[in-house]
Amino acid sequence: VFLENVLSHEKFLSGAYTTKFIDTTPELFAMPKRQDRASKLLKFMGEVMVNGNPEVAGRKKPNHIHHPLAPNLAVPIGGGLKQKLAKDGAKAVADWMLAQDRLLLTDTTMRDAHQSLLATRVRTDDLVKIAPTYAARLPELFSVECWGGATFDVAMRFLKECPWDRLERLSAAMPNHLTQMLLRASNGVGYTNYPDNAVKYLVDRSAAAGMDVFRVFDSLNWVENMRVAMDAVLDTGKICEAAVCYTGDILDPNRSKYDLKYYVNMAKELEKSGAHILGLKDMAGLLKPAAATALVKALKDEISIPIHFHTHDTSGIAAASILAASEAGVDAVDGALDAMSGLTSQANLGSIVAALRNTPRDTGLDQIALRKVSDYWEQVRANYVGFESDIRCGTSDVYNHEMPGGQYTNLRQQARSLGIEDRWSEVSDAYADVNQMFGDIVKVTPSSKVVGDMALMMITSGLNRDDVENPEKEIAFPESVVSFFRGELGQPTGGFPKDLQKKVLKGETPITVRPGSVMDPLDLDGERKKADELAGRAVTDNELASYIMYPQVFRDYVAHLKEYGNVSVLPTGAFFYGMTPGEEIKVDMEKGKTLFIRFRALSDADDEGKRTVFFELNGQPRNVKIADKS
Ligand code: 3PY
Ligand code: ZN
Repeated sequence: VFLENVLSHEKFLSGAYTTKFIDTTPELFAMPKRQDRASKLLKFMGEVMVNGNPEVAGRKKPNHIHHPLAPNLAVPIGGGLKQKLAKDGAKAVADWMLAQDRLLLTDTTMRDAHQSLLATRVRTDDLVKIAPTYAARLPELFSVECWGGATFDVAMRFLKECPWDRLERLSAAMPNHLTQMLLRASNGVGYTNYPDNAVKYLVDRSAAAGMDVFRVFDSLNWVENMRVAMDAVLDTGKICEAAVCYTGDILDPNRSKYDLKYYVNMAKELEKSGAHILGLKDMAGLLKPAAATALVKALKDEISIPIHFHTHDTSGIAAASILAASEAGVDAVDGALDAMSGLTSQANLGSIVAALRNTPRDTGLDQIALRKVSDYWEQVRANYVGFESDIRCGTSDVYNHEMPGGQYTNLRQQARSLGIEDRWSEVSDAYADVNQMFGDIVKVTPSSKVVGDMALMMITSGLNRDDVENPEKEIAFPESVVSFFRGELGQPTGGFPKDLQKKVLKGETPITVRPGSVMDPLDLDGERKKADELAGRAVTDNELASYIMYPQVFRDYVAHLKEYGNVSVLPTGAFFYGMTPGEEIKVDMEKGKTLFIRFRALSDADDEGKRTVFFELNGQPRNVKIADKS
């Protein structure tokens, strides 16, 4: 490398070097440690410049790269609910919530909004840059949902980032705010049931990394399946928000399985199980305004912990339900900042704030600050145009298919890749049929995936409900469906449809107990050894949790990390699309260590098919050779 640098140095090439060469070009003799962090990043950038980032291959490109800038802060960061939690405990925070007249708000932009609108692709760099503004200018927020759900998987799998690093940096950048996550109870942040000690390990690590509010739900609303995760949260001293997932329609006499009593009973059970807050999780956006009024009133009458309402705007009327819930006395609601709101995401937080201004439930949030933060998100979003769906308007069809907001765009994308996007209405009808066939179940990750897999299979195989239920007709059921009927996600309310279960399981006996109760505990030491081996070093406790959740994904992630270093520090435009000649990016590696990387030029391929990418690193020329795969 040294010789290459000398030989390619301008002065050397122009013959203008003298015996003072060593004195005037000390950079060439500094002998950078081979494969140091900067070199790894340059190699990654070189790869992107020569071969493109595979994560955006074939996707729409932004017209130009945006460079989102966080607004000036101008306000010192004071103490907030995070300090209250540390000092007075979780119950005190819940009591504080009950004592507020104002409607409390959680901003979901950093988790559910981009999960639902942009396939969960928003990178840590874009989140961390705006976090101090949240701390300084939006201190009235109840919490910031920024982790859990699909973010854990996508961070490692597609963005090549450490989810723990994201949480720790966000928590540090918003020292006054309660951070909030979505936890799929025994399914952790994955899609299958994990052993009890693995769930506890994940919760413990999350709390230690700065997580404060755990919204725990079970994909079949089976309280027994939520207790392990809830108890783990309670043990950490953090806030346990246990959620009832809303499905059906409490006002429809024909959907009596999920009536008002069902929800009230479940809420009481969760309160009895120690929940500090009741989450009302309307993942598909099915709770219509009149039903919201009835449900919130009934819950307020029957339980004494605060209620936190989460919904999606898929139908276009989520804000009406939120205002109805507010009127009925709900304590807190979720919204997303304007630029990341609407459609399958949350309702518009700025508009909720405006709607309640000068009313008894005035939120107290600063509308100018909200607008500025939303302007930032608008810039950020423009760089992720490749992950946008084509959906332009709300759809009342959601009341028919009942797909969660986070799944809707995903399933449409899957339908597109199977070449059946034009038959979307058939897919959505099949989804509704599968739900009825499976006994009218709660559909949320991972049960929603079971229904979606089955619906897609039916459309691509030309099968209808009669075919599937016909005992004479052979059907190749998707693996997720077989697992569901085995009882591996738990027991649905009212049990499984027996005949279909028999057909799917072909004589196999399903379990009827909590899946975790028949799983061996994970050998954590053994798992650590395997993770160490993959990483070629001792992994951290957090990395062990990553490995436990996603062993395969972790393997690929650590291989990437070894080769290219921590790429999460690169700005999003450069990460996805490379740089233009002359462009310089500033990369904050850590506090006090900043790199300036300028891209100068790209050579043609040499005899070996390699191209040289000419960079400047902190003003010094640095070249990398990259094999051109085209
Ligand atoms: C998730 O589990 O990721 C969800 O967003 C469910 O609503
Ligand atoms: Zn949601």
